[in-house]
Amino acid sequence: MVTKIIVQNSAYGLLRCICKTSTNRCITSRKIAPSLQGRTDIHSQKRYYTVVNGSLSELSPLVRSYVEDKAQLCEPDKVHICDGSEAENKRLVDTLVKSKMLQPLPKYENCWLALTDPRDVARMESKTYIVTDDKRTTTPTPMEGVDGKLAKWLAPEEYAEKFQSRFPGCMKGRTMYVIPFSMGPVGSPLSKIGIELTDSAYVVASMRIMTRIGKDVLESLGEQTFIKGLHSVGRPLPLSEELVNHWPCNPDKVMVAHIPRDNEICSFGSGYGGNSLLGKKCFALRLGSILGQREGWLAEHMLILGITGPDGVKKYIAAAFPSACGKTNLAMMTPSLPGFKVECVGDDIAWMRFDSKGQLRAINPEAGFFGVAPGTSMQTNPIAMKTIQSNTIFTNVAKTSDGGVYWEGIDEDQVSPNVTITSWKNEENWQPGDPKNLAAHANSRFCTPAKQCPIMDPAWEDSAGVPISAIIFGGRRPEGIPLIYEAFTWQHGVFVGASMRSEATAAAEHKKKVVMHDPFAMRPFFGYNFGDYIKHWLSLGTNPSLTMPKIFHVNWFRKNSEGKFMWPGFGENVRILQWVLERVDNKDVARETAIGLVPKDDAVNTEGLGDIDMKELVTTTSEFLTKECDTLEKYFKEQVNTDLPDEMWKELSDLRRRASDM
Ligand code: GTP
Ligand code: SPV
Ligand code: MN
Repeated sequence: MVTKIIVQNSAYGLLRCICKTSTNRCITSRKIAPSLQGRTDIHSQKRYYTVVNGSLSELSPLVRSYVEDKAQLCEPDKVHICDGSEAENKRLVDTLVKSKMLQPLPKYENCWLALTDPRDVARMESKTYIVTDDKRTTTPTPMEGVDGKLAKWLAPEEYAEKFQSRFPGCMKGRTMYVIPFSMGPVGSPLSKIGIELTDSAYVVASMRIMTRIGKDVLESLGEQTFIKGLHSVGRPLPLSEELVNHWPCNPDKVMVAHIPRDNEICSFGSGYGGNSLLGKKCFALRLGSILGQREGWLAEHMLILGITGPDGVKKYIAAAFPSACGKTNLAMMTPSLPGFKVECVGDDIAWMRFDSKGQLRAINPEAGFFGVAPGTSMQTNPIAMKTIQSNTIFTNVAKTSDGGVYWEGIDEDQVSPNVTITSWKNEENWQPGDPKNLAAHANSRFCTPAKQCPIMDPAWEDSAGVPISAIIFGGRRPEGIPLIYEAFTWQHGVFVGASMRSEATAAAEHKKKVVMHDPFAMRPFFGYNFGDYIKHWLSLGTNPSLTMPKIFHVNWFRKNSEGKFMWPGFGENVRILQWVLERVDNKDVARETAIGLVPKDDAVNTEGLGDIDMKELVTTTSEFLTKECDTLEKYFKEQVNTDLPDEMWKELSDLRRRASDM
């Protein structure tokens, strides 16, 4: 019998009720709405769950109370503590096949296809929030009358309401999986540990590829704190409505919330990508950037690659391009120039910090690639094609009748003759030709283990990280922005990052192909005020004991008057990296222009490329730059307003002056 109820103040207006029996043993601890305070009848709703894998007693007290607390709230039938073993994965995949969430792809080894509900295909930026007491910690105060686009703030009370109308009972009839995961090699001082609770076995199978999960993570965690992740597809059983495509999700109620104060992420309603694999964007970037600001390091949307030139010298480069702008491709590039070798450290996220000698070092916190499928081919990215032949989960690609995969841009000779294609929308005998009816969704992806990539860098799991010599920003700019330029100084480089713009992509819910602002390729991923983020970057450059890497900007996507790409891209991008490496060595191969330092005539090796107009590719006009300055000024004023550091206003006026002097 319940004899005592203690109501404590917990996170953001939710009250914690701890109930005790006459023997004074805590039998339940759950978050209750303020209106339920003092009521004992809420206990009639108490449900019991069975632990079907592992045992609660193997968990540290902190982890255990997190799991129990959330299980009590979400009311799953079963709790499964993931051990990360092969056998466990096999059982999960069997379950997923039975529920038709996965289909086998017998053409390859241990590869699977998932097709989502067509309403759940991308990150949902408009429903992604950061919850803090003070709005200004999270996002700059925009100009009056302007809708702020940099990190969506949610007030704690509003969050508590949204939380309460979603999570209680949301896992009824389902299994709650407990995933202990490490971002970065298990045990590395640069790594961080999270516990994701999810009711999606697809998420478990994907997290197993994207991060390091299981028993040794729990051991490494010991009694320490961790990042908490709660994820639900939001479709308790029995279903009130039939699933579309056997894919549980609740599109109308999507919420991806980050609560920095509690080191917590709560995601509801979507089962796909960055909405549900909480280690990736939510933890490694949004909460990561906040930790980075607090602790003096950087969490960035960057690939990391090692490049060795004909002289045998190896250097590492980090590069930030917006979603679907070429990070995976560059990270796995097969250089077209003889004597060059590229090795991959990471394709999406870099955690970077300066070591005691002042050298910037980077680790890839992930263990897999969640890569864009369309456009991937033996021509463009043979390394990715080799990586995905086994142990890969494909989502929203098309399949062939002989159990293979298909997407726009895949090599036609990879597809056996006489097969038929079933599109991602399950249309059998799909035929090419209609641009509105693609075989694969534009944001369809492969989820594949990094260790299978044939060119992983020998140091990719080195806990000290790799030394970074250059940082490259870039985006899809059909017009005006040179193929490559170098920033004059660190401060100018920070301005280059802050000024980034790019054509919209399919990775988010935006529809049109407009050029959007995407500073540092982080617009969807900032965890705190963008003005403070710039200040953090600037502050590093003023510390004389640090060696600052040079900063560059690339644009592989410039188009000519016929709308064709002017630069062949992919493996040919090594020609640009060669120039970058020469500049890192301070070689005299650059000339000053208004926008930055560009290659001197003939400084980029274009041998064998045929008709390439390098002059045009690195040219910009006074008119274009002045217009760009106008756009930036408007953006900074409207969006960042008084939070923009003065250094950025100065860089903007310097650029404007240089443009008018051209
Ligand atoms: P996210 O995973 O969303 O962060 O994307 P990403 O930055 O890793 O982009 P990815 O490498 O997957 O490339 C996205 C698209 O751009 C693919 O369709 C590629 O084929 C295309 N792409 C990549 N590099 C180049 C290039 O150098 N030139 C051209 N023209 N297209 C490229
Ligand atoms: C991106 O959109 O930048 C991605 C894919 O890497 S997702 O993890 O879905 O955000
Ligand atoms: Mn990305």
